[in-house]
Amino acid sequence: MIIVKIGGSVLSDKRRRFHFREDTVRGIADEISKLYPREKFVIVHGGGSFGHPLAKEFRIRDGLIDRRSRTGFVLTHLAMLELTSKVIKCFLDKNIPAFPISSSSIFITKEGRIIRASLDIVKEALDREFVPVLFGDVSFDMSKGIEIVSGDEIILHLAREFRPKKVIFLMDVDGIYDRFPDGQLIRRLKAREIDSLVLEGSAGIDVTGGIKKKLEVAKDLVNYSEEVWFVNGLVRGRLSSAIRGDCVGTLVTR
Ligand code: IP8
Repeated sequence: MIIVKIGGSVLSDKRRRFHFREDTVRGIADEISKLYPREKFVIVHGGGSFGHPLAKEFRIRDGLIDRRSRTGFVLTHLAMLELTSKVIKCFLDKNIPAFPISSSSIFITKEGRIIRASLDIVKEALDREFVPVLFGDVSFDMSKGIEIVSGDEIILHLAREFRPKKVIFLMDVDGIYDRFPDGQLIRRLKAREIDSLVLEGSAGIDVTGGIKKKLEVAKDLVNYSEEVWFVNGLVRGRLSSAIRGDCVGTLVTR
């Protein structure tokens, strides 16, 4: 099995609300169609300019704080359903039976971390050669009432359960850089090197929130998957070459 995360910045231009990169997602679906059904895939996608602006507007990450919270929770979920149906249609056009599974219906979180999960539906879908599509979503949360469950948190949970041979993060840059934007791309990285990179701060890796969090997840992911790739999802062919193992990108291993 291969788990592919389609990052929000690949799906959409985050500066343009409800923007969707249809050609890019069709391209990704096309690359996957060359391997499906020989290879099993689980797709997880981020919120892009659908989920994030609403989550921010209604302060979902602060929990159930006022009367508008519940409305915001539903609206954020609806925006994610809209995004996921766009993704699914791109996959169906390439003859891949992608099946959307709402993360908010199968995961319960505490402070945004998954503490309970029912993966039966994901397993049954896989057994029948569907390609499950999960997504960063709202969640019912045991400490805040409501929260956001991110695509990266979902990936970690799925990897623990399914032990995929690869996890591939599609992003809008070529991989992890030692400095961004004018540094060198790090082609190979051991999980144990991540802490020192992050600690070096501006002298080493440029730790934007997003990348820092992804590297934290990668550190854990290598315990459940032999290869964790960070590759550019906006460049056609990179996903296929990460699957082959000869990609321009960053490979994190144990
Ligand atoms: O983009 C966030 O998922 P992510 C999902 O994977 C929402 O962090 C609803 C903002």
